[in-house]
Amino acid sequence: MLLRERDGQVEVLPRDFPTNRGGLCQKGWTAAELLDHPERLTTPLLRGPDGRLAPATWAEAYARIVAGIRDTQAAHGPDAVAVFGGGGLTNEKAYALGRFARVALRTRMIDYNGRFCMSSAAAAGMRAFGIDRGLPFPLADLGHADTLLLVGANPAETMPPLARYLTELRERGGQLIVVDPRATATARLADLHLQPLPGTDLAVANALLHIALTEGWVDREYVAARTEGFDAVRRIAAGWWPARAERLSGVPVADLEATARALATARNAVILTARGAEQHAKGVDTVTAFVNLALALGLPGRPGSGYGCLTGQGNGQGGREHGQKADQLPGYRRIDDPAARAHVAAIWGVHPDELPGPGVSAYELLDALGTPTGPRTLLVFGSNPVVSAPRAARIERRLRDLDLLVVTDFLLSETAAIADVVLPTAQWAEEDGTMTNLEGRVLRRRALREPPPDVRTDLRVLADLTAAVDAGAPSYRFLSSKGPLHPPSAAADGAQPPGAAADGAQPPDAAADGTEHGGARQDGADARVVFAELRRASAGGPADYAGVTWERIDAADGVFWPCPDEDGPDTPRLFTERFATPTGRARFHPVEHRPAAEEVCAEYPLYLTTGRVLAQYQSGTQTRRVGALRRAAPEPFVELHPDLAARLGVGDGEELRVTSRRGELRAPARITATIRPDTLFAPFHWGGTGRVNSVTNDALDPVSRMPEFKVCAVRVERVTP
Ligand SMILES: Nc1nc2c(c(=O)[nH]1)N[C@H]1C(S)=C(S)[C@@H](COP(=O)(O)OP(=O)(O)OC[C@H]3O[C@@H](n4cnc5c(=O)[nH]c(N)nc54)[C@H](O)[C@@H]3O)O[C@H]1N2
Ligand SMILES: Nc1nc2c(c(=O)[nH]1)N[C@H]1C(S)=C(S)[C@@H](COP(=O)(O)OP(=O)(O)OC[C@H]3O[C@@H](n4cnc5c(=O)[nH]c(N)nc54)[C@H](O)[C@@H]3O)O[C@H]1N2
Ligand SMILES: [Mo]
Repeated sequence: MLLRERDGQVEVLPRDFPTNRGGLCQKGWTAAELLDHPERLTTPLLRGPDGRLAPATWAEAYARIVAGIRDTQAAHGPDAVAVFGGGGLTNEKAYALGRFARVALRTRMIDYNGRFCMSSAAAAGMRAFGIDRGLPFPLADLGHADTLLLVGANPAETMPPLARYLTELRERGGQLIVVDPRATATARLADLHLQPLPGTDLAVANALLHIALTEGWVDREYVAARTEGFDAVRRIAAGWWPARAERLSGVPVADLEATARALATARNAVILTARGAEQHAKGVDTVTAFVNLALALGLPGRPGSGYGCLTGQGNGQGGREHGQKADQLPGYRRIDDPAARAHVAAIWGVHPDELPGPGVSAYELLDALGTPTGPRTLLVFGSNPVVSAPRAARIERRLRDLDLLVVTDFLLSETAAIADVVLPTAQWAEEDGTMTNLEGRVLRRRALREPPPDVRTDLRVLADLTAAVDAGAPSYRFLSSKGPLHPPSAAADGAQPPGAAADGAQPPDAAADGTEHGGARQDGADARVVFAELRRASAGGPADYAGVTWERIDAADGVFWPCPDEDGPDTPRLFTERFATPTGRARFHPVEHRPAAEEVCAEYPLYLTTGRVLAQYQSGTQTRRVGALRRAAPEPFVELHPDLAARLGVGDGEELRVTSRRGELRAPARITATIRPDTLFAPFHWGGTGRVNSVTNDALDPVSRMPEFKVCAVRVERVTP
């Protein structure tokens, strides 16, 4: 998007960019409304002895935080302080947050909300392809697809600019097939809608592969040349005759056959998954089953074809690459890999042994807060877990049990409202940085205006806190991507003025081994400085940004990683020659269907699934405060089928109570024939009594640690009998 300031008002204009091609959704159009919103946080807040949050100075806020961190760590050790990040943060912030946790706090306890988002697809991509990039090709390649299978994705509401690709596909005579328990706005665009029971996609995928096998549609040449491990997968698929999948999922055999045929006979076919398939306690295996199908049909790496995952948040891709994950160092390196530790420790100016090991996943971290062995101080940047975490009533209690909760936000989210310290932060239009989109394309976000006077950026806060908790913490350094990768010398001079030639613009050899930024304290507040170090830290890793400069991003509509060399090419398309595995071959993994973590029973006879609506975003902190969006989607609701409503004697708009083993939700009924009669749906954008996450299941995927947001067992009744 483009921003323009007129008479102090910020205007949003769509930009004709290769990805969105002039398209924006309503949330984009209205986003500037929050910049000058009356509820915007404009000073730090501290919880006083009376239990209320009251305005305070930055010095007071920092003093409270630093004392809290010191006390906690002195009494309980470094891991008793935890950090929780977000996939909406820029690459620089995600990087700085991971660095702050490991270098300044020396804690292993850091994770982020992306664990609730793309982690299952990420894990499946890593094990099959050896790399995790949402789309391994530019979005525009969808323009060459003849068949597109969308599994658990509702882009018409969640990525409206992408819907144009879907209508164009139809106009070309291509086939769009949507797998969703609800007939969504996306499903209504489709030629074929498969409406499975929540949590049965894995059976559907295995049956599709079964059909491909029996019909002789498997691309044997491709399987032999480019993959390994097919035999074990074939043996499992052999047992998934379509009628068996129909019994479990409710998807008719004829529709399964039509789907397999459309994929196998297309010149180009693409399979995309999103949260509907992924947010399950078997999310990794479910995505793997669709990857297996794609590989058997020879799709990945073939131009115009492939498998991809539709990334979620603004920086859902970049936010998962640079070290805010529990098990990760920048550049998508593993924190338990000695070579990765040595590389990054050298960049950070610490000894590898000083770097903490892997921490625990988002839900496990939140669920340990305030317990005798868990963290006692938590710093949150860019998430609102009181609304968005599964089993949220329990997580809210855990957060309240902390000795110190610090939240950085620009609005008083439900999580900020229970914090001890709230720090007001800048918004997207007020700070520079980079984001990496669903295509792996690194983009720039430019500051249009300054933040309000008493508001500080997240980077500034991290730099200030680093200096305050550990005066000896190594500062950021100017580094070029060129020159040797060994650590910068400790004796570097501080002659360079702040903001000068942070990257790219330096002559190749000057300062190649690092010239320390002058005036150490605030250096980490400069996104360019942080990005320069990020490039260096990511060099040689799977997500290699070493050759990405801000100038290059500007010149070329973004840069696709991996891009190891400033003078070398970037990588719009992965896998054309080889996969990122040691052998260069993609890996099949045998996966079996298994039931949801919680099945229906006499007491909880219905399934509940959750998701999004067009006009609200995530935990709703932002979109619930925008007038046009609030009018379009004013309150939570529970979708149910007319047959079920009749059976329960429920009328449209009547207040319902939905109860699971974990808690309850109250919201008006929305009666619609677009949902399965055995399933309820509720969006997760609201807190309070309308919070669906009071009900959802915290069962975790064994590999990705993704919670089962998309299916649990519930009962429903009218609030007034
Ligand atoms: N308007 C809006 N747009 C957003 C967001 C938002 O909050 N609001 N959030 C952004 C983020 S972070 C993300 S991650 C993306 C998410 O984008 P999507 O994944 O498209 O969004 P969801 O609504 O979570 O889930 C998609 C669909 O999965 C279906 N589903 C539920 N259970 C199952 C199941 O078991 N199997 C299958 N096949 N489908 C199932 C739901 O009915 C829903 O229609 O959206 C991004 N865009
Ligand atoms: N039931 C159910 N629950 C879900 C899901 C689901 O489908 N169903 N989806 C899950 C998914 S995919 C996701 S991504 C999560 C999202 O859920 P959350 O992690 O709660 O994400 P947001 O609501 O975007 O919260 C971001 C918060 O940070 C603030 N913020 C935004 N930008 C910045 C910034 O740059 N800096 C700082 N400091 N703060 C910022 C916002 O004002 C907001 O309060 O929810 C998960 N929860
Ligand atoms: Mo997400």
